[in-house]
Amino acid sequence: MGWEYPATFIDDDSKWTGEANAYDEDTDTHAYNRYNETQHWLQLLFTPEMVGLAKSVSQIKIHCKENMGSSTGPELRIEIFDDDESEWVLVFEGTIPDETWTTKDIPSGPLNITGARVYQVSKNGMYTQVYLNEFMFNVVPAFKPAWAGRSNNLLGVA
Ligand SMILES: [Ca+2]
Ligand SMILES: [Ca+2]
Repeated sequence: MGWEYPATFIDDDSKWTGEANAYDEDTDTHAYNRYNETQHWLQLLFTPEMVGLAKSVSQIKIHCKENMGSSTGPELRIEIFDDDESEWVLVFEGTIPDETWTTKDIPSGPLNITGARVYQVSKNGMYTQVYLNEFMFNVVPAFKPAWAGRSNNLLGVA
């Protein structure tokens, strides 16, 4: 429980380098995408399997920097994989301030997820890349509805 790191990564398009630097507990090391090769996902996962071993997560936090681009910070899209619905869900798209731990809530509240994916949004030809220094998940107790475990028989339903 509490802030946890991803355990593994997937770089389907081979556009990222140094991926494990995004979860090595050191903000001075980074994963990075190729210059101007935007909109290629880096998946940061609890497990390489896309089913099972999900964790209930309420927030993510990220520490990153834009290299050779704007002075404000990289423009990123961040999604999480909802293990119950088997679909990617948007957490945030926009500018993350340079070199600053930035926390984003899961918009719907906590979800059972297997991980997240991040890409740099296109910046209209600007010569740029993102340094993804660190990425973490806020793991919270799994939600259990109050009626969980009651059988229909106890309610008189045949
Ligand atoms: Ca790679
Ligand atoms: Ca790092």
